[in-house]
Amino acid sequence: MLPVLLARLPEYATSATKRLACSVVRAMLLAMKQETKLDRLCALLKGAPDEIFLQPHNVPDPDAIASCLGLQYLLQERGVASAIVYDRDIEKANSLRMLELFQVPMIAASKAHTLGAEDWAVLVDAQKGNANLTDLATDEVAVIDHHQYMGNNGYRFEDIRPDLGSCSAIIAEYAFENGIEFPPRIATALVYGILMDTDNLTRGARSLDIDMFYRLYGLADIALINDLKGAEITVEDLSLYADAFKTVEIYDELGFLRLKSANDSLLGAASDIVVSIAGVNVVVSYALRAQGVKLSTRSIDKAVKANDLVRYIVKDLGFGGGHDHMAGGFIPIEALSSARGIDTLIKHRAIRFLEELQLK
Ligand SMILES: [Mn+2]
Repeated sequence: MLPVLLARLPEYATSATKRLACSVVRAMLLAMKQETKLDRLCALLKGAPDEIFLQPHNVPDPDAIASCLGLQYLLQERGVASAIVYDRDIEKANSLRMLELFQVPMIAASKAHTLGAEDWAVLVDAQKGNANLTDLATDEVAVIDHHQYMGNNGYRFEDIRPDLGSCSAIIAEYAFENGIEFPPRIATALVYGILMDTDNLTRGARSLDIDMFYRLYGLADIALINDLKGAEITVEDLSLYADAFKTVEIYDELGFLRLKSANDSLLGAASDIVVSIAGVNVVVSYALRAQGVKLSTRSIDKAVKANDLVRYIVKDLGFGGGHDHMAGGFIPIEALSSARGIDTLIKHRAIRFLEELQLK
């Protein structure tokens, strides 16, 4: 564009005029340059009154951990310092192993002594209004997520793409579109995040998940992925699974599982195993806690949406949501009448949901 415009200048134009024309065109081109999402996020965060925290959902999983680690690196490249803070425990063996392998500087919210109302937070792989996110004292000014949209909730920066299989893919896209190259440990963490959230690119993976997986793969250290694969369950998990699998009941394509543990991530992982049983396409897993019942649903049947199913089960009692392929929910203890067993309630509602779908 620059040479074309300059060629149109009359021959008698002085060199000073040409120089002026050059600088005007350059300024125009610069103004036309598309501001990236990372540009907008950094511009916002540079105005933070005090500290900036990156907060993933409670009980962070590999996708949440990798996304925070990647985002922290990108912000740091742009001169924005941040700390990663999370609530509740990190339960699964592979998540704990990630923290060691990739030196993830995550701190528990209860130990973040300087965190207060003067600080800002970026929610990562989570949104306000979800049951799995503690509302900390910070002002949540921004959100980057791939779960169902929960409304703006006062964010000043919002990048929510419910279509995507992973949040790691969004963070990877920020890096590539801004010409930032991740060091191997961060690229590897993001590869693992994509693999875990999409069940090895087979569950809810979109072209961005796959493109980002492919581009990160070249930068990643695959030996570390193998290390993580060797740390997916603990010996204690094994005995919990063994008990839980004895409770499995199957009605046509629908499988149920009841878990004794209060461990959030085991519930999802157990559902994944039940859905891998031949003939089972839809799974409802649940665990009884002192505070209520925690549910996890999975579906590999296109006609049955895991999020609709869990919402149907918890209707008028609790809350739930998630993706078409995987979702979760909770029924507080107060909502349960002692007259009706929770097992009967869950099974009855799930079967009725599938029957109603077949009638449509
Ligand atoms: Mn995720």
